[in-house]
Amino acid sequence: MLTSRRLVVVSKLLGFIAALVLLVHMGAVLFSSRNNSSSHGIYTGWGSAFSNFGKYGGNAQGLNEYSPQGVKPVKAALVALIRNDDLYGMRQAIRELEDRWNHKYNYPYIFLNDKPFTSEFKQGIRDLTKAQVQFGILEPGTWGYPSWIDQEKAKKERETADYIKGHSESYRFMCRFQSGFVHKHPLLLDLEFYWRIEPDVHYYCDIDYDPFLYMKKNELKYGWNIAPDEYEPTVRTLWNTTKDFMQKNPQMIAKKNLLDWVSNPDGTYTKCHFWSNFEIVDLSLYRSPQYQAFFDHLDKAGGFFYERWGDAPIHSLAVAMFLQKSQVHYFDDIGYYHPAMSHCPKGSKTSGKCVCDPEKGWSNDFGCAKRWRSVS
Ligand SMILES: Nc1nc2c(ncn2[C@@H]2O[C@H](COP(=O)(O)OP(=O)(O)OP(=O)(O)O)[C@@H](O)[C@H]2O)c(=O)[nH]1
Ligand SMILES: [Mg+2]
Repeated sequence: MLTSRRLVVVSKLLGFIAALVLLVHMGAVLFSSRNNSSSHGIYTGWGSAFSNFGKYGGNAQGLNEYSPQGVKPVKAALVALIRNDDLYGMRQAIRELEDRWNHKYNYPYIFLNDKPFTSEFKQGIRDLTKAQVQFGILEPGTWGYPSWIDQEKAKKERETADYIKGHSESYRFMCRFQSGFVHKHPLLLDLEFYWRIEPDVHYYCDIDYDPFLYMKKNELKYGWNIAPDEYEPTVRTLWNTTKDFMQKNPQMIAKKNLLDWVSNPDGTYTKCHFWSNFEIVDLSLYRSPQYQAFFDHLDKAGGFFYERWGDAPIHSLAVAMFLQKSQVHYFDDIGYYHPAMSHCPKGSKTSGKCVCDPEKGWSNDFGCAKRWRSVS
């Protein structure tokens, strides 16, 4: 039998252990919410419901809707790198995306920022959706200059550049982040696919199926919507640097590839690229060793800073080198506008689903989209 003195000692010990457990737990919670970011991916611990869903998104019961907190067939999210100041433009884009599509599918949103999100930003977004929303801050070393960059040379380029966003340092940090780091952010680690979203864009048409599921079922790796050609002064040496990469790593290039889309018959650069402000991507593409090697090669060359290489031509060159045409999908049916260009599906004028004029905006009858149709 325990004496009362022993009982006191045992109960004190238990109390001490309980307090210790509580402290450790609180520490973990605090650590995970550090920098207003949750360290857990949305899908951590979820099984995949993929096989229960039909080709166009309906589930086994024929339902075409997923509940906000429920299992989704694809581990996917809508992702934006965004500034607090872009709240209004982002709200407008999300309102449309929700009304056109996501109010039924309830895919989660992930927002990333180089600065902590304000509570106004977070509330302003959460007010628009019943889907899960996560906010994260960028990991150290993923925003800014790598050690080997000559910052004086970079400054000179900014001071003399006469192309759009040429003077901007943060724009270059943004392009480098979107090219090499977004897919490595802890909040994205359990995602299979992402759909990139941006402020100030419009979604013109109802989307009556699940594009993530469509891509997964059809083994598609990259989905695009607008494909212009890049402004040459921003990518002066990008093609030569890419050719150098291919020469050094021939084994990484797909046998059936899409290089004819980015390379003219005389070997010069077509500058064709998918406009990455809209892209739906199987993230295994960006996580692959060949993509990493390509990014490292470009990053070492310094063109993010000595020129103004964008993530759009870089993603597109990767698609051209590493994928074949059957893995790339043109989302012709998604009406979309980003300042300066738009895509309006044919037949929209008379369709009840869209609110755009196919005669206006970007046309897929010419240029890089036409070229796309001719490559095999
Ligand atoms: N957190 C953060 N996000 C940024 C920064 N610069 C750009 N972004 C975001 O990165 C995305 C792309 O930037 P944009 O300025 O839209 O670039 P763009 O689409 O080439 O140019 P626009 O024609 O002006 O739209 C947007 O979602 C921006 O909000 C920055 O300095 N910090
Ligand atoms: Mg933009």
